[in-house]
Amino acid sequence: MGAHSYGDGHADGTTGPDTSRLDRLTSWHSDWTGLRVAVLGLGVTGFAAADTLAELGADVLVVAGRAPDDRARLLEVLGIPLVTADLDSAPDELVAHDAEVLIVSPGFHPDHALLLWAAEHRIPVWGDIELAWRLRDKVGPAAPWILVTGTNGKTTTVQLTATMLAAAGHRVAPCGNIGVPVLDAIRDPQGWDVLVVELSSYQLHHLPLSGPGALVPWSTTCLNVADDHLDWHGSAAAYRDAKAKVYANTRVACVYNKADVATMRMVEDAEVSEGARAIGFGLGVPGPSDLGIVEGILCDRAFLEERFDTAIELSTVADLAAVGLSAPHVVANILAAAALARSFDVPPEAIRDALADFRLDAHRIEVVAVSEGISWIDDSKATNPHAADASLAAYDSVVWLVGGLLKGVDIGELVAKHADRLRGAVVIGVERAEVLAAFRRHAPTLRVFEIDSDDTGEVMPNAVGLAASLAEAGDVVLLAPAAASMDQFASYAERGAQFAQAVHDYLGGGSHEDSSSSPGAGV
Ligand code: UMA
Repeated sequence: MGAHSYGDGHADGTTGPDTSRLDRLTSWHSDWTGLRVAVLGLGVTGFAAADTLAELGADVLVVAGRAPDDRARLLEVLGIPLVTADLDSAPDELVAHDAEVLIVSPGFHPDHALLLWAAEHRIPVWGDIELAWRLRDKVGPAAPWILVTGTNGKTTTVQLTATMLAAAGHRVAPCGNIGVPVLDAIRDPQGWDVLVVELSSYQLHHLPLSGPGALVPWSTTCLNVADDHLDWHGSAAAYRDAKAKVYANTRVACVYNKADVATMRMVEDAEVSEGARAIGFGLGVPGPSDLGIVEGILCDRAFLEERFDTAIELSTVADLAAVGLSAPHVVANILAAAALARSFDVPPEAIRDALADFRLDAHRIEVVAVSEGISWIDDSKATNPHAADASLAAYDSVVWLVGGLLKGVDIGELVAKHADRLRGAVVIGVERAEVLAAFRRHAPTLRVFEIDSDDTGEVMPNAVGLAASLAEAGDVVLLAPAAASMDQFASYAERGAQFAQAVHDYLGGGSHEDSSSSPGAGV
């Protein structure tokens, strides 16, 4: 972990002929008038960027492959021109706009034709996060940013951190990949004491590490890293490199996962601000500068003077179990969130209060029904093997609903690791061949059903019926697909909702919810 001073050098290697004006655009109160900007995409990010820049008086053009009608109409009202085209090459309007900078939505692949075109013409490209950072002083003094990334647990950790900060009386905005563009948060008229920003690897990819657009965050964490989004990044190394950027320039605490050595290496390799500390979290006994667990007590041995011979109690595993928060991966998220909150001086009592009222979102190890000794669990949010791994590990005997869009990730290792705890499996999704091959290779005697219906409305009713035929009393039927949902469903939420509906339809009136069937393993 090297310390450095920041504020010199250019944002990235892709500067155009004259970036001196861009270098001066580091405040809401800078002069943005007349700046020629092209915004790529018209999802929530593209709209927030275009709206913001128009408010600042910039000359904005929005370019998108698809544009939802409601946002397209709003742009018209705001007087912002929109070009929709199949973006195989730069549309004429974009070329004519002669943009000084492009703002790219996170969903655009790094090799997208328009990004290659921008590089060729040496037009600087900013993500929405860099733009928001430059504009963060709109309302009052700029609030510090706490950054959260990782393959899994990001959203839960952001919510936990924000709840802890709020319990200490801070005005806090959870934002970013969680669904609220950071540009919307920084424009909120009430202003904030602190932002907790979830960053996806896509958003991190576009962040500069130094220069006027580089973030200088308060505290940061990469919760874990496992293969995901390989189709977007091109390789596991590129994905990891993007994640590692979260720690750059951290001022107070770089929080890493003691069980995931890759996150520790990222901290070691990061250029951080003078005085920043490395803080570990883990389910074992904490060393000085760590948060961990001693005999069922969650302890802070990092944010106290006498950390070599004492610790602060934050909660107990028993208390967490009482509110359904004791699955090991959830406890790890809690420790990471507590580290971030403690780095902002949140007192231990506020952390205890926050945890007492905290509930996990829908579709995260959510108990849908319990009937005849069989628990039906919706973990549709498990959209990659790493998340499904944590979920499977929490149960002893599982009928597993698995499959969807694999995003270029191999599922074989996951099947091999959990073959012993599987009663059977039901394979959904369009990329079934890979999943079925993994079962043939690693669990050849397991009973596996395939849902090959083309009618997506039939997928969950069929899957639930077949899962019921496999399950026995004491089993868990677990929807933890290890894959994205968009091949057959609008989102992971819709996939989970259809599962729940199918379970209720199948069981009729005979089911009831029973929170005691939440993952019993605990830590
Ligand atoms: N578009 C194209 N061509 C492309 C890609 C996008 O034309 O090749 C255009 C279309 O007009 C489309 C728009 O871009 O309407 C969508 O942009 P986007 O895909 O970047 O999505 P946004 O609506 O701007 O939402 C993004 C994040 N989406 C993605 O990263 C894919 C949201 O994360 C995030 O909440 C939001 O910004 C605010 O920060 C979602 C997500 O799925 C939840 N994230 C991935 C994940 O968590 O795994 C990374």
